[in-house]
Amino acid sequence: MTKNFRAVRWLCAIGMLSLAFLPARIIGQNFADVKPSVQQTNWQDLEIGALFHFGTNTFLDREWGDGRAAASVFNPPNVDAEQWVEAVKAAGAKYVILVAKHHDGFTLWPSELTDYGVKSSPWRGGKGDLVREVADAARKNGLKFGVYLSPWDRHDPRYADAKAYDQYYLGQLDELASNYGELEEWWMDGAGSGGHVYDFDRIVQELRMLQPNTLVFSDVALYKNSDLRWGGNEDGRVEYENWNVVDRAGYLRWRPIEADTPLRKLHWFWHPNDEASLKSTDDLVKDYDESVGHGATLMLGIAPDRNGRVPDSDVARLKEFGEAVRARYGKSLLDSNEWTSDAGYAAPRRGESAGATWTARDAHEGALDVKFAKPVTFDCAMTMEWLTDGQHVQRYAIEVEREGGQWVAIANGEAIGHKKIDHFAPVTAQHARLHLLDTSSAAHIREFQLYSVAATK
Ligand code: FUL
Repeated sequence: MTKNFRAVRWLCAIGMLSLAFLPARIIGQNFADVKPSVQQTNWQDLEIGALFHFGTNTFLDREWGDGRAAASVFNPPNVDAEQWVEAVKAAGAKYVILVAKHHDGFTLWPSELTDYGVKSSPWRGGKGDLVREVADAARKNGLKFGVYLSPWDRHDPRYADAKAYDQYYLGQLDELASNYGELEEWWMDGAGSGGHVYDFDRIVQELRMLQPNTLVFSDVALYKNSDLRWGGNEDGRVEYENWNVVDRAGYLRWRPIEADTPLRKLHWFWHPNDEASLKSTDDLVKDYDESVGHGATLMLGIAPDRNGRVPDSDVARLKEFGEAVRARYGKSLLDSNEWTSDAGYAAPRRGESAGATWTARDAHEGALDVKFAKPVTFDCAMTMEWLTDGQHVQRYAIEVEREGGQWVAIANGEAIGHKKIDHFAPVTAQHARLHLLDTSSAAHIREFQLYSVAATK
């Protein structure tokens, strides 16, 4: 070995070592370089999910149980998980999550680690397993399944001892992650946990070992490394520019938003005489526009009643909501009119990703146009970014061409991400375009559609 070669080897080794000790932020992570996992993009495609809350609270007119309710209060006569799943499927949900244990600590599956749960209740003679019933019903209907296991537990005495409780939580996680097939999502609720220290790294490591593809949802403040994030409210709306990459103390990560909201305003559990809180179809469509239409996923909270069924009024509302979304966005003006594109935008093939994308020629700017055979009137645009390569659009306008060839903006925005829905005053034009004004690298557009929402009312 020559002297020079040895010196180069040493320099390389020192270089590698010092890199290994540099914090990630100094290595230079850049928002535009952070890309999603395939599990995350597949999840973003689901767009609508449902979260079922059902337990002792259902029978006691409560939102937060204190963990002292007798297990015997849980006795629904007609639990019908298929009816729950069919109800949310009609709303367009593609996945469901069951609250397997809420803050009251009552388990809806026969956990071997506690007696406080369905196995001590009269329901199905103490032999019931609601996690199994909902998982089976979801899969039978082609929906994905996930679970919510509350970290905050107001019943179990182990909660007072952080280490003992971690062990308990891990044991329950093992049961849920080992016995109910593939889990789409693991919901880690932040409520009530203030001051309690959890060993989240261990919890998530355990989950990854048993369920490598499960996406962990949590509040950014609760667990820094999860895959999905809470949007900061329970209104089902994202009222700001939605960037998928977030920074938590210098640590960048792709964490799309799941925007949760209960179907009955402010109520996650069922309550008697509560019909007035059922959200209207208009409210729900607005939630959709401001969650899915702002690049997030909409998570609707559903509360089965004491009978064990989703109430008829909720079933009807979910159906109306699903129909309203399909009426608005099921068919676009590009589907029902002849058009061409100077930019070479091809007819979008819905549901496809890579194959159907249009990529701007310029690295930081571009325009994707649609030229109709005759003038059309529209009041809404829907744009989707192909995210596999990252989120790159930072500023854009929807524009129409006026006589004399002048382009006029009718909507402006910054982030597009998974999906962006823009509403504007009706405009009649023959030539429209999505004008990308600023992108961090060549942006990929998966879909650009125009609609007349007024015409669907
Ligand atoms: C919150 C909880 O406190 C509510 O009871 C509900 O479970 C909601 C989905 O998350 O943090």
